[in-house]
Amino acid sequence: MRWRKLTPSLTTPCRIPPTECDNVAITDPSFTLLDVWGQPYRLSMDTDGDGKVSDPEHPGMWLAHPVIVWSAGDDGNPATWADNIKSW
Ligand SMILES: [Ca+2]
Repeated sequence: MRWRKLTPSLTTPCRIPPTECDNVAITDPSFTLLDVWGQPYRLSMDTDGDGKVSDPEHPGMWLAHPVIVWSAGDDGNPATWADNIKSW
């Protein structure tokens, strides 16, 4: 899957199911991948080349991944991690 950095200001969501988004080259800045609950996926990318991203679940910690993706889960709240779906 190819990803384009999404910003919070881009609020026009893509309403196609995630399974139909496989291998989509995202070039439209209004395109947002949605989870099964209709909320946008969250994405963090290594931008300084050290192969790490900050851990959104544990502030101040780092994850040894160039890219992580997560969903706010069933409750739609990204701060409640028990139901969040994450790539790491
Ligand atoms: Ca949650």
